[in-house]
Formats: sequence, structure tokens, C-alpha cells
Amino acid sequence: MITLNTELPEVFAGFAEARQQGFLAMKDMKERGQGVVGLFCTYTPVEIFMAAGLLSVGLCATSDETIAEAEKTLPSNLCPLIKSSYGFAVSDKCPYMYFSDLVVGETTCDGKAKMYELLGEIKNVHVLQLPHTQNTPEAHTLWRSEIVRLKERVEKDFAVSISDEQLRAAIHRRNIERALLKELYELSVLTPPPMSGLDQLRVLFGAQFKFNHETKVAELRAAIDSIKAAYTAGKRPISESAPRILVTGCPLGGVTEKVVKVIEEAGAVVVAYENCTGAKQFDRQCPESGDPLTNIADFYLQIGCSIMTPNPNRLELLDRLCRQFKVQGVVEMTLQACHSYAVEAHTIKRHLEAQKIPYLQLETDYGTADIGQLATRAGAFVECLSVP
Ligand code: BJ8
Repeated sequence: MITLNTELPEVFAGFAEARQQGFLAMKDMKERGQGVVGLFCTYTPVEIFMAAGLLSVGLCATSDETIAEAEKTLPSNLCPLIKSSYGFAVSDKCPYMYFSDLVVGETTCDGKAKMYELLGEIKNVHVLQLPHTQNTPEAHTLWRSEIVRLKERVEKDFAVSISDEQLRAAIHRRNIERALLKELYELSVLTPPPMSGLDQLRVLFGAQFKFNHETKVAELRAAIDSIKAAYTAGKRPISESAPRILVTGCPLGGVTEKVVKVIEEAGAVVVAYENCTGAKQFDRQCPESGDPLTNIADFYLQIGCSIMTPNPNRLELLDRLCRQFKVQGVVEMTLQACHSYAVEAHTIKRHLEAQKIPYLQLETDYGTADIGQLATRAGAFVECLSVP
């Protein structure tokens, strides 16, 4: 039974440690015959796996531990997320990769798409052919056929059959999770927000490693209620004068928490994440009535990632979040050699500056050598926002 806990550090710690704790939970479930699918991207429709009774887990690595190993095969001037994820696979150091019976990749950026070819030599890999535009009939047709192809691959590899009814039930369950994560991050519309951006990030990131739907829902509900109760009781962990920052760009987690830390150590607070760790994943609900495969295809295709061209949905979400969270400045985190986000950074900067919203781009990798430089740049940015 989950009880209300207004000691917020304990509430957040349960999510901060979720990735580590999930290793053992998954090992237990595997030993009992549970099928597991690993994935890399927000475009991957997890409802297919849920409907088939499978567990799914994110495989994007978040540390530089295996980059040297990866660079024996991959070029060094490649995005660290790709190198690190591949490095964990070839060195067999990621338990989630090890437990994955099927790994689902997708043709988002070129680096990932080509890495999956190499990954396919050591793992059972299926690659979704994602169109790079969203609003043509051809793109919808292609993407729906790719969702069908994935369903058929899952049915074949795991010897199951997936009904429309199971898909609708899976959409419903995933929508509940999305709604709860959105409710949680929307608590930070309050002034001052009831949690730091680092704590918010740890819940958003950690929730993906809670594998039991009912337990995850109960824990998220308890976390939301605990944060609200603490606020009502007068707890104010964040200063009212802290400048309110939205973070956009590449996905965050693990070592890249350093970006949030330098922003918050400079005296600001991160109130919202527009990226795949946050609102890009949880902002919308997948329609539950009608043909489930079409609903899933149409829902996922509208994700506003920089690999889409044009990419209007990112600007729409960004604008809405800036208004809703009363954002005073936007920080974009781009990973080194991520060309789509690096090029789109110019569009984002121009778009925000037209609305007089200050913008800072921080490029980083999975190392820690640049923390001083990041802190200097974040500090100068926050100082400008603090000037009345
Ligand atoms: S939907 S953001 S999870 S692709 S791996 S694009 S950082 S060069 S992660 Fe992503 Fe899906 Fe888009 Fe979201 Fe750049 Fe690196 Fe590529 Fe990356």
C-alpha cells in the first residue's frame, strides 16, 4: 500500500533510483518467462508491446562509460547517445540491452539508423522506417504500414496474436500514464514551483523504469499527492524570485543532468521540459475510439522532433509551454554532433527572440570536463534574467 509522504526528498529518491532498481525487477520477470522489447525513441509505439503483454524499456545510454569501446567501431565525431548506447550493447554492460529479446530502432537521425545495422549483427533488431514529414497522405500511409509491420514482427517473434481490443486497452493504459506524468510536471506552473527541475527530471526519467503499470500509476499518484500536500502545508523548496527556465533540445538524463544542475546552481529553476524526457512524450493523449492502429500511427507521427521537416509541432508545444509555465528564459541542450537539433537551434532561437524570450544553447557530450564552462555560460544567462 502506498502512503502519502510529504518528505519530498524520499518521494523523489524512489524515482531517481528507478533505473538501477529496475535491473533486478526485470531479471526476476525474465526468469519467469517475461518477453522484453528494448527501444530508443519516443516514436516507438509502446502500445504494441503492452498489448502483447511484453515489457518495454528505453535503451538510450546516458553515460560515457562505454564510448571508448564504441569508438573502436564508430567514428568519434558521432552523437554520444549513439556511441554510448552501441558501446553498452557490444560490451554487454547494459542489463536492459542484455534482457531485450527484440530491439526496436527507427530511422530518425542518420547516425542511429546506421548504428542499428551494426547492432543487428549482435541483437535481434527491427527498424521502423519513419517518414521525415508529417502531414502528407503518403507519410501517414507509410507510417501506418510500419506500425502494422511492427505488430506482425512482435506477433511472430513472441508467438502471440494482438487483437484490436488489446490495442485499445493498451492505448487506454498508456494514456493514464501520460496523463499522470503531465499532471506531475504541470505542478510546476505554480509560483514558486513545488519542486526543483532536477527532481522533476528524475521523476520523468525514472518513471520509464517502473515496469508494472498498476504500481507505476499508484506511485505517480502518490508522488503528485505528496507534492501537493507539502505545498499546501507551506513547504516552498524554491525561491519565488528564481527565474523560470524551460529546457528544450535533445533528451536528458544521467550525465546530462549536469545541464539542469548548472542552471539551478546559478539560481534559476527549470519548470518545464519540452524535450523527449518531458512534454514531447506526455503532452497529448492517443485517441481511444476508432481503429487502434490508425490512432497509434497518427498519434506518434505528430511528435515534434527535429528530424521532421518542417517541424511546426515543436514550435507549437514550445509556445504553449512558455505561456503556461510563465517561462522567462529557454535553454536548449544539444548533444555534440546532433545535426538536426543543432541546425534547428537557429530556428528556435529566432522564434523565441521574436517573442522577447531569452534563449541560450548549450552544446555538450557525455563527459564531465565541460561542467565549468557550462556553469559559466548558464550563470551569465541567469544573471541577465535576474536583472529587474
Ligand atoms: S523523437 S529527440 S528520442 S530521435 S541520437 S537525434 S541526440 S544525433 S535522440 Fe531522439 Fe526520438 Fe527525436 Fe526524441 Fe540527435 Fe543523437 Fe540522433 Fe538523438
